Amino acid sequence: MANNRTFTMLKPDSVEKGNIGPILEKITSSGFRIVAMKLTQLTTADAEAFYDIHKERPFFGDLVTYMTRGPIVAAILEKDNAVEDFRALIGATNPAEAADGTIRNMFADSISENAVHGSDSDENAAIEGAFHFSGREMF
Ligand code: IDP
Ligand code: MG
Repeated sequence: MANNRTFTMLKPDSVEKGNIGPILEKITSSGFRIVAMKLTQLTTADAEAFYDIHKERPFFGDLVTYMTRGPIVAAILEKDNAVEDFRALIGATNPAEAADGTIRNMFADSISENAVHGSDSDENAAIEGAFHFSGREMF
């Protein structure tokens, strides 16, 4: 995956609250092209693997429970400078600190249930995209 791509998940709280449409509108109107997308649900093993870097953190168990409790929307997005620009669009991890107009400011409830995921590097964008999609599902 080239460095003009990033990976996102609309997390279970976004799906539960009916926010798939509004969040996707915000993403596409901000200049991101949808390269791959699906409604899916993480297994416990999926979530533990995806968030392995956080396994020693005190919130890890709650994070896995949250991320597996219902469907998510997984997507690969394309734009110049995708990883950095998408992190700017979603805002800080804690929505109380996320700038006005960012997705987490608009749609997230708390630091734990924060509406969306965005890859933090080109390397992780490629790994995370490949975790969810085969080459035939990327356009
Ligand atoms: P990020 O999603 O902004 O990259 P990370 O630090 O990578 O943030 O954390 C991954 C996810 O773990 C967050 O999006 C959030 O759902 C959860 N999380 C992070 N920090 C906390 C915390 O202090 N308490 C509870 N949950 C947290
Ligand atoms: Mg992160």
